[in-house]
Amino acid sequence: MDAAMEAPVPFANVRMHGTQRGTACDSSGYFHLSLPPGSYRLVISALGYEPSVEEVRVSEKTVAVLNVSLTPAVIAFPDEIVVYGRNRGDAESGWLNATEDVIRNVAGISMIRRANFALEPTIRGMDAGRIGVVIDGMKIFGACVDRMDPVTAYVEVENLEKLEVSKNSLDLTKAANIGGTLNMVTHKADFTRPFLAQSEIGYETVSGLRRYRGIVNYADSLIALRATVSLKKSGDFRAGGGQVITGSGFAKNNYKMDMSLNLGAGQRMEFSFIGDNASNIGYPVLLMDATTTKSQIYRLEHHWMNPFRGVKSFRSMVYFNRIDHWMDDYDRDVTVRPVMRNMYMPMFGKTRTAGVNEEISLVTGGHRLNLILDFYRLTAFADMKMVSVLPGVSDAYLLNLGDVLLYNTAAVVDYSRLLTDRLRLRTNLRIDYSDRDLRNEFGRRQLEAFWETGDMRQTLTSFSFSSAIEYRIGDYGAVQLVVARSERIPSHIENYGFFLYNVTDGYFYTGNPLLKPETSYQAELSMDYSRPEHDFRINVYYNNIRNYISGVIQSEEFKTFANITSAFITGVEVKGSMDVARGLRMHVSAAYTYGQNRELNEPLPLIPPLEGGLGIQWSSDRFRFAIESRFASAQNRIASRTTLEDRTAGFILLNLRGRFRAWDFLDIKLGVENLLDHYYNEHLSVNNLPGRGRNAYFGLNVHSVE
Ligand SMILES: [Cu+2]
Repeated sequence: MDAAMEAPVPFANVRMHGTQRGTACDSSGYFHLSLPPGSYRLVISALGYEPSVEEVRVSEKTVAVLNVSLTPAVIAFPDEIVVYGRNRGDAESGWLNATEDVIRNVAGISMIRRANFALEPTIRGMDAGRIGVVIDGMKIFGACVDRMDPVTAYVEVENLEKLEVSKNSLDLTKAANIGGTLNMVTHKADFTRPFLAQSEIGYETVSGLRRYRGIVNYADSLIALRATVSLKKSGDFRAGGGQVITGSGFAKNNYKMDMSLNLGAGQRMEFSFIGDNASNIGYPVLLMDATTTKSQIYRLEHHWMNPFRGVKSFRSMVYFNRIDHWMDDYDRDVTVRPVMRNMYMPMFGKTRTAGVNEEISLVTGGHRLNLILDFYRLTAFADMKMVSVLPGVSDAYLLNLGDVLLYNTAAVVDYSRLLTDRLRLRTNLRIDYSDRDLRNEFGRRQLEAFWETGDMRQTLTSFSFSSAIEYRIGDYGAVQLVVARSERIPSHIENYGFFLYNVTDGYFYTGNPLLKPETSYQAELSMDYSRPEHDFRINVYYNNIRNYISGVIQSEEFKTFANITSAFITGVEVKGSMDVARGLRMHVSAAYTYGQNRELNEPLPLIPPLEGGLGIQWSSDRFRFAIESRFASAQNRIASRTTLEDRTAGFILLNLRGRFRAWDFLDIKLGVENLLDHYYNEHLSVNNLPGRGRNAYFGLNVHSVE
């Protein structure tokens, strides 16, 4: 049945999950399937509808009756979803070692590397405030003014269920953005697992990394609980050829706790907590190291399915997170460095973010309307001491962020419509209103010295609109066109940062409270062909940005943020996979990004070169093996007039990965990354920090048997 129209859906496909066995419905929507006694999962799919998965129990000599409601399909937001299997049989979880490895596999995403720790994602050459990076929809702001603490560091790979990536501004439901969003959906407590326990130890040779992971899940019909712990300790890593990068080790621990309550009548309550602590993180290419970071992330969410007629779901979320970050240069010889010579600069930063998110989903006929209210309050503070090593020079103190208080309120309309059974439309509209101020008197005075205005308070409004139209060709193909005009309000650091040293250009930055929002005009065309045995996708996009915010030279050594007239980013991505023999699948992907600063008539900085990968994977019940290669071409398009960016050479890396189920309770994971021990650095490596040399790793995973 069509869920909204209450009319039969003719000729739907009925397939047993994980197999090609099944049947099809007749013209009145009926089907009949003979199965031996047992429990089955059936996947019911029809053109123009979301597939539905139904559990059915067949007993001897009876007929199981199944009524299935199908919801009309809407254009899916995320360009890419990497699902880290709920079913252990999928063997996805634990296949890769780190969340960064999962994120990097998305064509069009590149990682900024500042250390052997917490790489920061960029989408199509855009980063920081231009993209939205959220965990389960929660906003989290880094406390480090040097961006040592990207949000992606807080979700360990065993807690990542899927990655929702939207590489353009079609999805405005999670954040105002001009360059896409990345939502890390975490594993929650699982009602289908009465008891599950997993314990894994691992080792990596490149850095002497030792790690431990533990997971337990308990559930009865009313409550489900999940707890994980992840501990890591790493020494200095080796680059290709054996050079040890001194001062690059770290220690980190991460805890996650989840509780779900089944309240009945389609209602569920979820609570989750993430605690993350890292210490002694070496940043050999930056001026200082992070000594301690502490993060706590809390979320409470209520789901209500079909609360009233015409209302599909109602969701409420409240969240709070606190991030504290300490860094210093006490382990460095400050008497020989070119900047800030002869003084130590211990720095502290903190953010506190509290938010409320309400979403109601209404469905009638071929229409679906989601209304979202997205509110958060941020406070951010950062300060720094300057302690001279020379006798007779007194210490100095300054505020890098003079206690920012920021309120952001947004209303989002997300509307989908089925125009015909082949043609779909999706439109997003988002309005953000932000009120921000500096609360610290000393912090205000520091900035007043730069700007005429004594009033640091700013109120800003942004208006974003996006629309996509998708036409389905045959049973497997689709063409999609996205157009968007989106705005993003300056970040609190761009507005109020003070004396922030940027190693990529060697300037100290001063925030600009008078910045206007950036405006982006985008178009993207994509083609998709997807069958179980092979799939292919190509995207071509163009993003024109007005009032682009960038650093401009103010005086010797100092830059300030300003709206330059215009910049654009354009590019193409391809991705495909195919079965080459039984159990053997080949994957290929490539992305090219081109960015240009029109004001200065030079390339935008930190644009990734042509990069991609080619791999082949063999899988059977007990064994998985993959050979992967990742390549990047040289990048010669650099912002040489305004930054210290330099050219980088191309490289090819080769990785081998294997996973083997030795017994029902034991999995063994083995692999070698950068097999040829190639010395290289990514273009997005800060100060040419080399990539990791040859790395053999192993893991032993002991788990409960189902
Ligand atoms: Cu820091």
